[in-house]
Amino acid sequence: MKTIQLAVVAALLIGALGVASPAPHIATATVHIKNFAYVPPNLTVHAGERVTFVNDDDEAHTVTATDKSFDSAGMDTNDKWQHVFAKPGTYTYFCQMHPYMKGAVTVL
Ligand SMILES: [Cu+2]
Repeated sequence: MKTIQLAVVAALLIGALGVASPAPHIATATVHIKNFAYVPPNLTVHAGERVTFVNDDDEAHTVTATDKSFDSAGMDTNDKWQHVFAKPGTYTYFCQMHPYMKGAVTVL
């Protein structure tokens, strides 16, 4: 019985927190790494948006800026790495382990 009461209280608390926290303002975009390629290879986001990179391959990959301004380091299978693109511009990146893998994020 106590367990049920605790569960109800916990659910109510979680519900209250959900209502209290402001709706996430940051739009999110996802780039999958699949078959040795970034999908989509070209992505356009707005400044301040967070991009999630997910490695769907069995092979490790990185998301490394051409100018080295960001670097995911090695991502294993199913690893996720996020980066917030704060300033407008075009950011090209590649995989350090497979340099022929290339992608770009255009930030508006
Ligand atoms: Cu790679």
